[in-house]
Amino acid sequence: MIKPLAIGMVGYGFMARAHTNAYKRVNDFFPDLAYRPVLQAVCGRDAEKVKAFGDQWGYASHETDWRSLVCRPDIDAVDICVPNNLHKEIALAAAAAGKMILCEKPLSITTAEGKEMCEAVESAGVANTVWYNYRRIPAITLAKQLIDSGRLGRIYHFRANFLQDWTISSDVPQGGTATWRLDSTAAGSGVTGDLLSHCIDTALWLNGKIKDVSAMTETFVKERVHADTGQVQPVGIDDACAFLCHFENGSLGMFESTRYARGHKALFTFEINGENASIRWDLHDLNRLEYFEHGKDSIVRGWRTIHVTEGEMPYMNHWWVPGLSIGYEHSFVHQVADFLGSLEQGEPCQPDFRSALQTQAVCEAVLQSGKTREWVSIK
Ligand code: SOE
Repeated sequence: MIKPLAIGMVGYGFMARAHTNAYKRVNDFFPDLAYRPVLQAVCGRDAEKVKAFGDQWGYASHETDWRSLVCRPDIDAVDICVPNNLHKEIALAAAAAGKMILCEKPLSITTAEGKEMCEAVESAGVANTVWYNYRRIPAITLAKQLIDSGRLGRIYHFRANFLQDWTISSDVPQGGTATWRLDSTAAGSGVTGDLLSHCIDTALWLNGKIKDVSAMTETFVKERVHADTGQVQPVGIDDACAFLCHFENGSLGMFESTRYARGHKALFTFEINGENASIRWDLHDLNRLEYFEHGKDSIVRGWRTIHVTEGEMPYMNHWWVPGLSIGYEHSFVHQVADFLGSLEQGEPCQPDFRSALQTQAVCEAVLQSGKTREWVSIK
């Protein structure tokens, strides 16, 4: 008998849509799961908007105070889909109420906050995960398998970019519901927490721990109107960030992210160069993994494209026939499938809070190095 898992969603923005869609679709495509998410309640401060969201997506009820939601006896799991400065308080309350927690990335604003969150879920013994969804893109999971199988040999380089261009205009406000990512109080940081955190999570997963970082950050537009107050206020986030790092395995890392790369909306790319082979991936072409194997036969040596749609490739036997692609939304469906599978197995769903804390520590070191212009070790 399939067990219901009652979801209490906090937030009703773009990410709440991505997660809700995943809860709705997961059992149709992963029919062997032992759990079925049930859309029990959605919570948001604006009663009219949250009701409209709940009605559209099929939530059974709605709340306007997350404190009431996390204590409801008919909720099993709380999904935190609100600005970063609210993650800790909600997570602590949800853990105290014995709820499982699925927290949107980044885990927290600071590492200290993240540690408190880890301690709270660990002492409550509740299942927890952080939505670093890109790990669940089949091509990236395949990259992990290729690296773990030793095909690349010793790794020398890991380089990643996450480029956008949506904040170039100085008319874009900070704060408010759509643009809270520009408000340092709500977001904590700019591209480092929002975009580089994805690159860092992927890097830690594929290439292991980072020892130290040296970063530069820039805020190109120094003042913006705050959507809540209507006042022009200094901008406290990093608009762009680039950093170098040493990995514990001896390889070198180069990372860059900006919201000022005109022409790029969400260009997440990474490349890994090993002794025997290299891998590269691009979010714009997410079903493909580029692979170069040095091999013996030099006349046919070259980069090749692996179209990651075959049934034996990660997750793909759940979708269509070979050759047919999947997209961004599927990474979230996969994360829910893995979370539900991990409940059945009684194992943590990675990245759990403790593992996502590593990403937080790297982000914090990057921001510190951007300020001091010195190399910073990861604690
Ligand atoms: C920002 O524009 C954003 O939506 C991030 O918040 C997401 O995490 C990223 O996946 C896409 O870009």
